[in-house]
Amino acid sequence: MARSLPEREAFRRRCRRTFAALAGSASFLLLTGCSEATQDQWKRLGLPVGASDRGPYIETLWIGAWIASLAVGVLVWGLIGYVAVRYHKRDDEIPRQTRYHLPIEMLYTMAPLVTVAVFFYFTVEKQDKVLDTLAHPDHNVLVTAQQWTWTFNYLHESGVGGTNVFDVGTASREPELWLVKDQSVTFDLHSPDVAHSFWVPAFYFKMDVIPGRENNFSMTPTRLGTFEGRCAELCGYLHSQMRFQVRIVNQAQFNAHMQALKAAGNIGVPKGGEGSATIQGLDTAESSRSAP
Ligand SMILES: [Cu+2]
Repeated sequence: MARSLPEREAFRRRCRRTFAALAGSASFLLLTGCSEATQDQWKRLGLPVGASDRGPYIETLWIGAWIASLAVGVLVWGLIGYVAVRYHKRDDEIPRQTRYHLPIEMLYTMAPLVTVAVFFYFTVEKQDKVLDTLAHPDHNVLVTAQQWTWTFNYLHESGVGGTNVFDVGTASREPELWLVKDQSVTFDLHSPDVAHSFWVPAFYFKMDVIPGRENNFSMTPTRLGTFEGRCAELCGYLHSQMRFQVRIVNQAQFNAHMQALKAAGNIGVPKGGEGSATIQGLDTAESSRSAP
């Protein structure tokens, strides 16, 4: 049976009230049911907890970009909604067409240019800070990325009398990169085979490791703990196994680890090369060792 006009209006009002109550309850549950860690992650818009002094620059850029994108999105969705409702076709008459409207054409030409220029400015500004490589860091690590593992060469470490020591991964063991909290480090990135990418999500940073080119960057770890690292460039069929652990420790633990590497005979600077492209890790024979 068809409803009368007042009945339809009352039905619509009931629907609106029910929907508002459901949306309110869902929001309340979402906001109060989350753990503190989840709420913090929401505040970082999905970023993990940072562990690098360069992280705040990226975090600011990331959140700022989302806010700017959302503002642009709300404006565009609003305009689309407005014209969809305002100019909804009610009969067969074609609405009045607008052409050569200079102010509107200026607006939709300039607005994207200004948006891109603002993004560009802030990206370059943060990029310069993140890529500020230190000339005299506390530690220097030569990272060799190779199909399909990593070697971390600690160069001239004072804890082992200036000796070069290293750690290398194997098929059954992920290599470990040890760093000291609040001490700066410069990474030199080396690849003897194909392009890889050195990525530690907690540093909010990754950099390509390209054969024939020595990329480098600096940072200072700011938080004790163990963090995931991985290759972020598809480098072959065992690419997914190019994982490593980053351990940020205090000075005493770091020195003890350097001593352990030395005692295990991991002395030298293996940089990989022909014949060592194997998941077993680098060929650490004398022939592949060379001073930095
Ligand atoms: Cu790789």
